[in-house]
Amino acid sequence: MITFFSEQHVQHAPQHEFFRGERVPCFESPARARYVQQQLVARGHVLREPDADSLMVLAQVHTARYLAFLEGAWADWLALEPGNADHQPFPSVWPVRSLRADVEPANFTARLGLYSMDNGSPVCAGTWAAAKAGADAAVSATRLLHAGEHAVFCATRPPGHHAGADFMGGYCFLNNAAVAAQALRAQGCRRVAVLDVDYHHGNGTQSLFYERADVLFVSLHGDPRTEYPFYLGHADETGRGAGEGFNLNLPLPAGSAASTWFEALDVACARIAWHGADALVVSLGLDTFAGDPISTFALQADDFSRLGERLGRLGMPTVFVLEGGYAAAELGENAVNVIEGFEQAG
Ligand code: OKP
Ligand code: ZN
Repeated sequence: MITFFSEQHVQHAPQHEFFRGERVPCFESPARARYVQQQLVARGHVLREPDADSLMVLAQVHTARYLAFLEGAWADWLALEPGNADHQPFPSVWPVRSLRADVEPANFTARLGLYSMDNGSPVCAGTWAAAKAGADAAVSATRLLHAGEHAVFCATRPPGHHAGADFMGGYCFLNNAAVAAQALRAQGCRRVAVLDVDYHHGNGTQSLFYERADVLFVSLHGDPRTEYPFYLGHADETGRGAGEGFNLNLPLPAGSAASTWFEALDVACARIAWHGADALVVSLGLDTFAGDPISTFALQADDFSRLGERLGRLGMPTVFVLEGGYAAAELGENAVNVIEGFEQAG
């Protein structure tokens, strides 16, 4: 399968995140993409550099002030104090209920909180460059679909599905799946479906399309009562206004077996087929793997081939966008198993 891959991903390499009260090395690391790249090459897939500029589409997905903040964040951080080059900024205050999000503060940390949903999305010098290359890949993939390619994989990082119109979160900065869906709409697809199979609910993607009937969002994920992102992803979130009925969440209890997961996948696929979409975007998180260090589902390597086959049987033009998956050494095999399972079904 033609795959978009950019070396720009290495520019996003923050040092640490917080985990159980301690600073630990980031789970979302450059090594992840390296393993995927190696496995793609070893198994004969063609890697291409993204060749589209996503700025126009990004402006339809994210707010202008969020994009401006993200692009300038590192320069603003350094402007505070040159020694900040050796330090990672983290938000420490957020405009939760009763506080104002409409007035952008001048203070850098306050702006970082305004544009973040958590303290788990560290920004570094190259975050914008890496994230922008991921969005460029998403748009590049949709152009190939428009030109008649059946399926394309974006092997990019950081992931995107937690990022909303005006916030980062969960290692995500720009919502690549939403960018792909929006670009497909602009290219003439009347209906698009986004299927999110990452362990974590794609709260950003859901929120971006929640009031729209043209983009169906379907997600299988750990129950948000116990799993990140906690505050979205429940079964009663079905869409609003024109989008009522065009959002389907299939939360599963932490620790669910692979058989349970595949039953939910069948429900998801039936809803997608019913939507009659012209194209499918898959938020391909591989943190459903049994060996994932931060998740609790139980899929094995061959289950990822089965996932690919199931999606291939939908027979839809498809863009795969890499999301999570933190068992880095196994990420390449698991991702390419999905891609090849899909190709074998088609
Ligand atoms: C991103 B994706 C926060 C630690 C928890 C949240 C997990 C993000 C998963 N300090 N991080 O959906 O794979
Ligand atoms: Zn995840």
